[in-house]
Amino acid sequence: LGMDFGQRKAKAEKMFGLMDVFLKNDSVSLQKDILDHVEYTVARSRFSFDDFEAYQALSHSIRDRLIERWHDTHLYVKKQDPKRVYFLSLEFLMGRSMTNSVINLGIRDQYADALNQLGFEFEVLAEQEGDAALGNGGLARLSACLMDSLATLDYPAWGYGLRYQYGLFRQIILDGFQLEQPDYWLNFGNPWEIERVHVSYSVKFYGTVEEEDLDGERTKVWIPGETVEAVAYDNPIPGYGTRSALNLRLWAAKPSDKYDMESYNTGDYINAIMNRQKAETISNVLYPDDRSYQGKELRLKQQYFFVSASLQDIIRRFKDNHQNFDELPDKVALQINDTHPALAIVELMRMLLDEEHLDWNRAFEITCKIFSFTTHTVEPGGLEKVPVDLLGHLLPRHLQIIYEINYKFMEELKKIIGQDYDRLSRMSIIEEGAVKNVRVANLSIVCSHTVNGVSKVHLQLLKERVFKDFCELWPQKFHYKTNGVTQRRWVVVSNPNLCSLISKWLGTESWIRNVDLLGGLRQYATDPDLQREWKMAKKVNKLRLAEYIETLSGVKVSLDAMFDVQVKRIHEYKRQLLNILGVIHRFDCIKNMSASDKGKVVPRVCIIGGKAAPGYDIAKKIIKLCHAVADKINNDADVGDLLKLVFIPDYNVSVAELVIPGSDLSQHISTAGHEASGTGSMKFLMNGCLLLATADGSTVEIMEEVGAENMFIFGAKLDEIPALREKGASLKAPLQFARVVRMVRDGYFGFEDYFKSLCDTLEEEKDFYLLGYDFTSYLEAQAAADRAFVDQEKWTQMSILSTAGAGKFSSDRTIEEYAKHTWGIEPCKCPF
Ligand code: 73E
Repeated sequence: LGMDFGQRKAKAEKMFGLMDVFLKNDSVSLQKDILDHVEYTVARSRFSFDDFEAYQALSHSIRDRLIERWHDTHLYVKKQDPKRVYFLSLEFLMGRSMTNSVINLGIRDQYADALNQLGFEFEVLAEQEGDAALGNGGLARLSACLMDSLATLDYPAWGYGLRYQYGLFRQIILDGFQLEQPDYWLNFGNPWEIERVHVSYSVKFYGTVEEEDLDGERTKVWIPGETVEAVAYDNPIPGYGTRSALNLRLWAAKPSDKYDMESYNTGDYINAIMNRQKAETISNVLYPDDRSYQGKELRLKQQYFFVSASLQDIIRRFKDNHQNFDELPDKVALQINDTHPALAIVELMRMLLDEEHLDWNRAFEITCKIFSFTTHTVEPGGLEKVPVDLLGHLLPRHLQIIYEINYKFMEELKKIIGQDYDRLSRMSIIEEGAVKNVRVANLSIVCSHTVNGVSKVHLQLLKERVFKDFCELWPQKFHYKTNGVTQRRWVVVSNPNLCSLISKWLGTESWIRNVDLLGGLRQYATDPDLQREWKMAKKVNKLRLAEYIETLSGVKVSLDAMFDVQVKRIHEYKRQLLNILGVIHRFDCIKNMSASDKGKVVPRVCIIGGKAAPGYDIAKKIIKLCHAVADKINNDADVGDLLKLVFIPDYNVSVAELVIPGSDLSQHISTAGHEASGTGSMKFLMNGCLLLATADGSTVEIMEEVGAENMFIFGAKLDEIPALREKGASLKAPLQFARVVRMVRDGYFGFEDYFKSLCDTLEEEKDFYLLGYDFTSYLEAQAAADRAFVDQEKWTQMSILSTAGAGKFSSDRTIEEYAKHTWGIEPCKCPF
């Protein structure tokens, strides 16, 4: 009683000894723990339980250990009260948690041993876990990787997002067509979250704004028309090699108890209940389209819902220790992941103005010091817009504030650039036109102290194309932080063979926290012993992948073939179609070869995987084409093991963990200027997989690190693209290209009518993504990969050099850069 955290801990240590304060991790304690959870948490007999129940018990036992560290971290950070960063994202693709947790906690082997004693195998139980797929693709997985790095590097940070009940749809393939099924991921419970029934906030919508007198001053009061409760679900994020565990707080919508007495008194009891239930729809489902905005009310509601709850939480925490809002920027950094959480800016303004009664200038200055904005977009046309009417109806007070911000910004801007009305209207936060829109990116730029791109060339695109006017106005505001991925998930968890090999040759496991040490592998790149072990590790991973492919598709693949992989969301700009056309060309060549030439062909297994947004017709046709071509090739006796094409359905984080380590070559072949960064390439690189790529997004920087001579680079360069597009129809596609397109058009793979519109996109004047133009150099790069693969010594050397050059692409580096240059935060490490 009356004791603070330090005193309580000291007392506990005195009574029990330091080690007894913490849960024990020896094999016997772990076994007992697991059995206790079988009996009391899962409520099965400890003498009779199956794999799934064992998984449940195991995960609760791990969760206990996570919670312990998570409490200690929170109490310590609370006491220190450093500046914290709050990472706001509408999407987090966490994937599975179990293996990652025990590895980061440093107790994997102990658990494996305990389970063996109980007659279970860790890997088998790990397969019981489903993915947490609360995101679409790269942007969402980036959020997850950054959280892992923040925790590992002991930064005082929180993640905030939405707890969707339906994650990203499951992709089913029926007769080669994609079908979408709901991902009701919470059906079997989620042991990795902690429901916080008492951490909840009211979030308001609709209604009107009125003016009231408050101490002689006119104040705006928002009278809401609907109130929904946001309840916190906390997800501990353990760091590796530290006791720090951060919190990812996801909000779920629940009906509010507070304001609806009225409806109960009207007598329509059943309807009143039904109406309440509607509140929950806000956090029901993740929007499955990346990069296309449809101005949907529910999406806007989701955005405001999570932003409002998060800010209430953050301001409450600040007010625990502080009264003066001028200190807010010294204690709080708010990072918005793309424009999706940008309403946080307006909400903070509203809270400071209407609830804390700060004057406009002070509120605005504080707000601008707090926010930083990362954009992931490359096309000006891809930027998020919200119809003014929609926003004004849902959030009337916020629209007023946006108008006021814009008015003041326009006045300032006129002083600087004069009466250049074209430029003023381009930079305005409000887009005038038949439908008036709020330009969310402009709002985010105006109210942030820093705007970051996600790769070096992305910043260049921001300057030249996306935010040209703003970059000229405020050049010092724009930066880039090259994305990264966490080596814990993408090597240690997913590729244990390679992981132990690296540690053995470097003589240390330190690279798991200090990834630059990977460079130490360079000196052994030609060492025959390392080469032998390296190839063996790859072979084991390929075997695992081959078994998976056979189970899924019935296609048997040869381990001697080159595994050539392209896995990512299906998009025209990512050019999966170029890949498929390349496969058709290869097939065509083999069909027309003499027997002796066939002997020289390097056997290939071409693997494609990825989801198409449900309404994205062309992307869905690409998936069908892949299946149609695969059907033909895989059943052709002339081709045999020389060429296989497989589509891996339902690509997600856990599938990636299996596919990436087992690939030899991976393709990142977007038309230059279209991929802001691309992070898949980094995961493949770390796993010693060679890259066949265009110079786009992060591959430009990968070339700088591993050398273009260790990659297969092709295609039109960024600065050539505009002229090529200009030329359009006069660009003659090569004959080989015309031939393979014709095969598709003429129904060689069936479904002539269905593929017609897909083929039309490749007509010379319509080939926006320049597949025809790039086809020749693409085939040359593929041929170069074949030649390199024949010389296995050379190939293995290139593979080792790829891993050795991957250091820069760790999210640890990304986080260090953000912490120093954008957020101004320091590590805060709990000393025990
Ligand atoms: O290049 C990738 C990038 O690596 C980019 O396309 C992706 O973000 C990755 C991480 O920086 C991205 N996702 C979205 N926009 N860019 C997006 C947009 C709307 C909804 C969901 C995702």
